[in-house]
Amino acid sequence: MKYTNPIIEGFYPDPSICKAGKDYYLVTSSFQYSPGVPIFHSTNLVDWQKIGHCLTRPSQLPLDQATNGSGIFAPTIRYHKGVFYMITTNVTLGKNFLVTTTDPRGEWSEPIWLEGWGGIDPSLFFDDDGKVYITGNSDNHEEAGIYQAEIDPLTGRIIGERELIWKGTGGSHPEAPHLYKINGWYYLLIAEGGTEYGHMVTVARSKDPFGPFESCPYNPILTHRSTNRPIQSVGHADLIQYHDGSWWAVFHGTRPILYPPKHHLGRETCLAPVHWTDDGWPIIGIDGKIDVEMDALNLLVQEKSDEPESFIDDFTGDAFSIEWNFIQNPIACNYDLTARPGWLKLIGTEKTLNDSNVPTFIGRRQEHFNCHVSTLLEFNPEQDGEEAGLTVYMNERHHYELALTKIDYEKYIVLKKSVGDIHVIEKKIPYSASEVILSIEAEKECYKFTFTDPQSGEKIEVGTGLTTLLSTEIAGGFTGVFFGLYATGNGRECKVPAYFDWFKYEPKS
Ligand code: 6LW
Repeated sequence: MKYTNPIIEGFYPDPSICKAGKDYYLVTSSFQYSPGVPIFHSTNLVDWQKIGHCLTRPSQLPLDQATNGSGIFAPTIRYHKGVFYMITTNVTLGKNFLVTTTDPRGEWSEPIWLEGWGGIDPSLFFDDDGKVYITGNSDNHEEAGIYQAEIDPLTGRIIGERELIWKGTGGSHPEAPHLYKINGWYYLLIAEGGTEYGHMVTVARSKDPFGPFESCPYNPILTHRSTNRPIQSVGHADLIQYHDGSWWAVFHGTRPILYPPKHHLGRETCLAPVHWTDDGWPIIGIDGKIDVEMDALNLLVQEKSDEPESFIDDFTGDAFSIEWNFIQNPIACNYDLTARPGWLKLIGTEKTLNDSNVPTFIGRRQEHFNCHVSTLLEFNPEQDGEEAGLTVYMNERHHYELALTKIDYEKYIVLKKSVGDIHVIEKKIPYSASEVILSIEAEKECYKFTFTDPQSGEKIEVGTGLTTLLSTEIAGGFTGVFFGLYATGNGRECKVPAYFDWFKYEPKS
């Protein structure tokens, strides 16, 4: 049997994995979005189901002013004696913290903030002698490298000194460390080269958890730097032993298009087998390279239908699906599923999608190059500037909108674009009805925007937008594209709400 990389498509970077019996759990970064740190479950390492988020309450997730260069960075998940631990950094606050639970599908604890532990990418290792170590990377004032100390994971108290244990092999940004004990050796797995095209995974080992660490002669044990492979920037790995004893690695990679390469779906979670050399070193993939189609070997993978699943929300429940995300912590009173049963009510504020602080927005990730996204909007803008619609959103400086709005007392369907400091209304088409179906057809290189009057059924093409202008290479940061529903008063509170009857995300294979 084969499986396909990425195993989790769309903006799901910095994966970390743990095993509890025959169940596997995986978490990824979430940056400025809430809820924070999505968590997935699998029994075969290939098929993952999102089961929720580790950070669901504002008390766990202070995100004021968080942008796509801050918020929640790389998490680590570990399971020890019935308890799940998730440790990560809130970069906006400059603080590391951990949360715990006994039920990864349920609520996680309040954060235990770590005093005296800087840097990013914290990881935990539970040694067989009962000691627990925290490993992370340097903060801005320290020599670049991997730092470690003993920790009490119940209180977050750092025990003893923070020690520099390895500087890596000389690549930039030694980060994303994880410590493992395998066959009597402490293996220290890290990322180097930065998360862009030079990304790589390297490893060192020692008989002592604090070193000295001996670098693997085969480093880097995973990299696609300077290759033309379809998946690029592979790195930030975590190892896992499948219940049959075989070893695997999860890590992220990107799927860039065109030249020079650009990617807009974010960094996506991939999987590859780990092979051990005769002299006891792990090598990821096939000689440190991975493919899109890979042999599942002994993993219990089932034949899959070719059609990826659609996501359809008709807003009949009274809680938001775990597919939906908000920018920072949403202002709850601007989102309502119960006021008008079967409809999502959004209230626009003075904030726009150009603001980095809490615009009224609810979005889900673009996970497939080719997909069709649509929604039925009912909106009667009262004042000039009141606007609601559908957005393709990379960050506050890079997004496209198809919306219903009022300009000079007339109602229009507009196509708006924000790319860096360029903000344009590219098209405006008079539209008098209050109900409209807004659609986006996503292809690899462009988005096509259309709308339909539900009364007449007439479909009008509005325009297109380049996917590459929303790519990380242009937009910066660490995230990927979302499709979102939004409302704004463009500088003042909206007098009327916008209602959305349904939202559809239909992938095309
Ligand atoms: C993360 C670092 C990295 O903290 O990117 O690719 C940073 N690796 O380890 C942001 O995701």
